[in-house]
Amino acid sequence: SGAAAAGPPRRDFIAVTLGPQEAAGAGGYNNSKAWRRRSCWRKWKQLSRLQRSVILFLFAFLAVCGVLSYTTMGVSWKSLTDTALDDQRTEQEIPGLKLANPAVLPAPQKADASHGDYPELSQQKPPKLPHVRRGSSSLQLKAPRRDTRLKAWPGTIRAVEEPVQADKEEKTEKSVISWRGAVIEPDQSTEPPSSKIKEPEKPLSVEAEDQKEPVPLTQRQLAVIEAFRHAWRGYRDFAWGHDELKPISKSYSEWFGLGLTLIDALDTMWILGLKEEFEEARKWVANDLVFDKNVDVNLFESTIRILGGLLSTYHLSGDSLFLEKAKDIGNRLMPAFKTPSKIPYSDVNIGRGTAHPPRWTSDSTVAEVTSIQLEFRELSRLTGDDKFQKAVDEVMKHVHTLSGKNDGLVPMFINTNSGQFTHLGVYTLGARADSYYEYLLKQWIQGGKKENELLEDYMRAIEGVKKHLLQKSQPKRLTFVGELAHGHFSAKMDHLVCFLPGTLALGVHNGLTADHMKLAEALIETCYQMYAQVETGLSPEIVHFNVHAQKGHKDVEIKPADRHNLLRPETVESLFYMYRFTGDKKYQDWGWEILQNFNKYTRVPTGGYTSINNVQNPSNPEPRDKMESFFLGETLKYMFLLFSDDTDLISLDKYIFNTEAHPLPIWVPA
Ligand code: DMJ
Repeated sequence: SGAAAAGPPRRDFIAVTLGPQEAAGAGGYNNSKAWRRRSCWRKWKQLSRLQRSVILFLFAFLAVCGVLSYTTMGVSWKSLTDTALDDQRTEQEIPGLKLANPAVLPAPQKADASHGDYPELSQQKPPKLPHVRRGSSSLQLKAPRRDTRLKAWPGTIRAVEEPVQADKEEKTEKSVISWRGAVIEPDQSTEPPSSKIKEPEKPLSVEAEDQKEPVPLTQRQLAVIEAFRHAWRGYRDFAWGHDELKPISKSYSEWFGLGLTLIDALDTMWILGLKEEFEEARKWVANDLVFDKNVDVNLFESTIRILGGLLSTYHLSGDSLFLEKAKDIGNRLMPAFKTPSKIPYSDVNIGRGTAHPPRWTSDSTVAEVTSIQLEFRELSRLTGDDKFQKAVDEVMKHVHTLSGKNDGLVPMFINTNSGQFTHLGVYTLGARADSYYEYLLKQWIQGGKKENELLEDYMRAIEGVKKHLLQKSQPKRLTFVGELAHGHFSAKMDHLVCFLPGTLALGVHNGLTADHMKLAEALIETCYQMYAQVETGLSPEIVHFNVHAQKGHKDVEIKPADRHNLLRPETVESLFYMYRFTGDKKYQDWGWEILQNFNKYTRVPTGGYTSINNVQNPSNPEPRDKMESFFLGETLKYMFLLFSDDTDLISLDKYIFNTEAHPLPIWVPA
């Protein structure tokens, strides 16, 4: 400081700004305040006018920056901290989040030990909730203007008490930042790719023309966030970068060796607003996700989970990393289509570029070859390279013309050499056929409701379902979808079929006959009963319905081989659609019951959730030690959306969910 007093101006500057050090050097803390004031004032006077002006300007500048950064960042960080705190205290403080641990799972940790069942949330006085800022309510897909990376965070939770700050931020963002970070050019609608290869589309974007008032997160959404974090904690601790968590043995399993759970969960984290988790996962994708591997992957599974997950994350975040990865895996999957019939093989070696059917057959599964279209079509639209769309459209066109259908219902297998259906005569809406029906409708919606053959096939199939597969159970007269095998009806229904009520409701929302809604309402009641009539309140993989009244028998019967639960999403998925379209709160209540039962019987205290072997034994549900990637990709995502009252949160007029719950843009949104 002494040097500062006598030295050149630059040193003076340093001395003034670091005043406390200077004071300490000149007598330390014993100096009186008055002395320090005089000393400072003397030095100030010794400065030239220019120096004083510069200093004053700097102070003013710093003050302005401070105010600005408080208004833009402060609230976000406050809310993030709130969220983190929420996470820590959730289990103790948030009503309805006390968790029970079944005896079969490993001994609960102390924190969980006191947990009881969930009290009914509706009876609780709701605490003050944070709000999530929601962006555009009119997402439109446009030719993008520029690539942006994570400019805005979706789940930025902010307090409602700060409308002025929110306003300011909205204004700033409007011109540059769109919904959840992507940037778009107004007034250009998204079209399917032309038949020629063209220049790649720039990053797609989603827009924020109209910023809305924040919509509060509900207690139940917070419970989903808590559940997700618990699941993620297990994955992060014991299975990071691997396909699936084995939560009981605190290890992992590999299927493709491609971090399946991590990729499947990316857009869920984005939607739930889990910034830190997302950023960490993004780093893994950037640094560790490598597709150049000598590994056989299933075309369908890797398309719906990996390609679908990357594409939707790209759309939500605007981060081109995900598009690059999507292109990479998309290209590596293309050899599957090199078959005599153009019906793709089930398996592809993504490192070697070779494809083959399963070892025991040259058949592929019908659902598998007809449920990859949303993703490949979108990849073409984004890259401008129509080879992806051509390959999958060809499959649909071919299947459209095939004989062997029964009033629109398709068999379960198709031969990759002949292109013909095989194993004729068996019809189901369950495994191996399910998402064929789902993708007929969804492709039609994705493409702007122009591809009439898709709609025809869908409508015909639903008529086929009504004619051949619907019956009512006893005693409750639940409408269910059975199976037909060579003319014989079987009252067997897979849990997988529970995608159907949601799909039917989506069709009605898009202008199809109101009859379908009646059927959807009846079927979702049945799917709910598949949970409610079971001892744990969780559905088995397959049920058989009683079609004849028998004393003491419920509607639902379960065979020993079918009583497992894999944490599947289909019922929750349909509950989400039903709630979105009807606003009937009973659907939320049913979903809430299901979440509570997942927490009660499948939650592993040390992190993660496990599939179970026996839904009929509450005292020993027999954990299977596996958390399927779709629990994070689908089940919890649909739960979160079901419990939201914000219809613009992944608007169903702008997005179509692929069969793994990854939202992709509708090309010509409503
Ligand atoms: C998911 O991979 C998809 O939902 C698929 O359509 C069916 N199977 C699982 C979930 O149950």
